[in-house]
Amino acid sequence: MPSIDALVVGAGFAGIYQLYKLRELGLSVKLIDKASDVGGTWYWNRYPGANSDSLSEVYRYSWDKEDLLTYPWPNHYVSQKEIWDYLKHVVKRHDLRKYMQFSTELESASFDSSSSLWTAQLSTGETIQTRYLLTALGTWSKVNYPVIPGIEKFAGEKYHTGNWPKHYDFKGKRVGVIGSGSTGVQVTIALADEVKELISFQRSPQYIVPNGDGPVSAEFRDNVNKNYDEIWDGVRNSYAAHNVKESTIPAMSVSAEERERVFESLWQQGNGFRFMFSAFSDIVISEEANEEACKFIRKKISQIVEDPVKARKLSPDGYYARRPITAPAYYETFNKKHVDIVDLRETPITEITEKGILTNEKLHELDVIVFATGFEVADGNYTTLTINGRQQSLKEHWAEKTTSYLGVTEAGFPNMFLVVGPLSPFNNFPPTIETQVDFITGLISKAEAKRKEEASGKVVLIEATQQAEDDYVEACRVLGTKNLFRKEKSYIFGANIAERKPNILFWVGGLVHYRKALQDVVDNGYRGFTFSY
Ligand code: NA7
Repeated sequence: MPSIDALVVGAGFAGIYQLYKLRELGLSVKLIDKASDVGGTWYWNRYPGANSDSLSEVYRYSWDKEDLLTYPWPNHYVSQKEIWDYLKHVVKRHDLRKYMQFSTELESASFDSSSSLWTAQLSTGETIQTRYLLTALGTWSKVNYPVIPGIEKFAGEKYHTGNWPKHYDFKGKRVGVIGSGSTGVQVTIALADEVKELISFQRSPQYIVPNGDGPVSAEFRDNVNKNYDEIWDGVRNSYAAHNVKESTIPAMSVSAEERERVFESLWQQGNGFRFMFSAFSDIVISEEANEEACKFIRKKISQIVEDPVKARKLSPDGYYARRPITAPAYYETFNKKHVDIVDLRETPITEITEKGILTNEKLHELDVIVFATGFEVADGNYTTLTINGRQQSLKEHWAEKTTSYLGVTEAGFPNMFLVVGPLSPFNNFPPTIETQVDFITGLISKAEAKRKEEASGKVVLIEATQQAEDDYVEACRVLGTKNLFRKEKSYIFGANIAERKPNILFWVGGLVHYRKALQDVVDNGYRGFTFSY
C-alpha cells in the first residue's frame, strides 16, 4: 500500500497548481520543497531588482477567476516580493499549506515494478511510497557558477543571484557583477545607486529594450478585468504567451520610414516581448528583418550612452535572437561615473584573486562579486538526484541527450510527471504551467477512473512509449532549426555551460502549437501513452 497517492516536489507556480489539481481529484498528496516556504524560483531569486518581465496581468494563474479579478498588482511588472506574496496568498486562500512540508529535499526516487509504486527517500530520513511522482523542480533553478581559476581565493563577499542572502549591505562597497542576462541587467540597475563603485563584467552584450513600467491605473485594470477571458484566450493562442499583439507583417514589406516608426513606438511603449514579436512577424526568422531590429537598438545605445567607449562595449554585433531582455533605463545606468563596463571578449578574466577580478588587462579590486551567471537550465535540478525508472536511471536515460515526451514524461518512468520538464514550451511560464498541469491531471484522472473500474484496485501505470518520446524530441530539434535562436549561444540549447554538448532544451514552436499538439494527443486516445496494470 502506498503511503500517499501522489508526491509533488517543488512549491513554485507549477507545484502549487499541481497540488491543487490533484486534491481536486480527491487524491492524498504531499508536497515537499527544500526551501523554508513556497515560491520556487521566487523564493530563491530575491536579489535587488528581481522582477518578472512578463506583464503583470498574465504573470499569474488564470484558474481562480474571482482572485484574478480582485488581487491587486500596482505596476505593469510584478516584483519578486509581490510574486512571492501572491503565491503565499494563493496557498492560504486554497488552504494548501497543510499538504506541504518544507526544508525537505527529494534525495532519490525509484520505481518498483513488482508493486508499481515509487519509493522516495527524503533528506529528513523519511521514506515515502507513492503511486504518482510529480517533479516541479524549476527550469531556472540549479545555479551556474562559472569555472574561473581562483574563485575560492576571493576574500570579499560572493553571492549568486539565484541564491541570494536574506541580509546584505553593499553601501560604500566596490561591487563586480559577472553576467548580463535578464538577471545581471536587473541587479546592475538596482545596485547602481547603493554602491560606491559598480563594474559589469560582460561576456556577451545584449539587446535590451526599456520595459515601460509604471503604475497601473484604475481604468487600465478595469479594462483588463472586463476582457480577462479574451486576454487569456489570446495568450493561449499566441506564440510567446505574453499578452502582446503578435504581428503578421514582414519587416521588409514596409518602407524604412515605417519600420523606424514601428520600432520607435514600441521602444517608447516598452516590453522586450512586445518589441520582438509585435513589430514584425519575422524578426526571429529572417536575418534581414533581424538586422533591422539590431540596427535600431544599436542606434539607441549610441544615443543613450554618453561615453563612446562604454557604448561600443555595450553594443552587440550578433543576432537579436536570445531570450529578449527588458529593463528600465539599463543603458542610462552606464552614464553614472561610478558604473563601468568590462568587455570580457576584449579583456577576458584570467583569474579571481584574493583582492578581486584579474583580467588580462588589470586587477579590478572589489569588496563584493555578484554572480549573475544563470542556471543549468531545464534539466539542471534533475542531475543531482537519483531517479530510477523501470530499467535505467534518468541520468542513463539522458546519457546521449536530455529528452522527454511533451515536456512532461519520460519513457520507462511510469507515473512520473515532470511539470515543465525539459523540452517544455519556451514561453511566459504561468500559462505554460497551467497547460501542462491540466494535461497531466487529465492523464491521472483517466488512470484513476480505470483503477476504480478494476475490483482489485490495481495501480494503473501511465507511460510514454519510446517511439513517442523519440518523435517528440525530433520535433523539438526541427523546431529549433527554424529560427535564428540557433545562431546564438544561449541556454535555450544549454550552450551557456562550458562542458555541455549543445542540444535544444525547449519546445520553440510557440504555446499555441504546443497546445494543439497536446489536444491532438488527447483526441487520439492519449496517443503515445500506454495505460497498463
Ligand atoms: P542567463 O540569461 O543565462 O545569463 C547569464 C549571464 O552570465 C550571461 O550574460 C552569460 O554570458 C554570463 N556568464 C555565464 N557564465 C559566464 C562566465 N563563465 N564568464 C562570464 N560571464 C558568464 O541567466 P539569467 O539569470 O540572467 O536569466 C535566466 C532566466 O531567468 C531568464 O531568461 C529569465 O527567464 C529569468 P553569455 O551571454 O553566456 O556570454
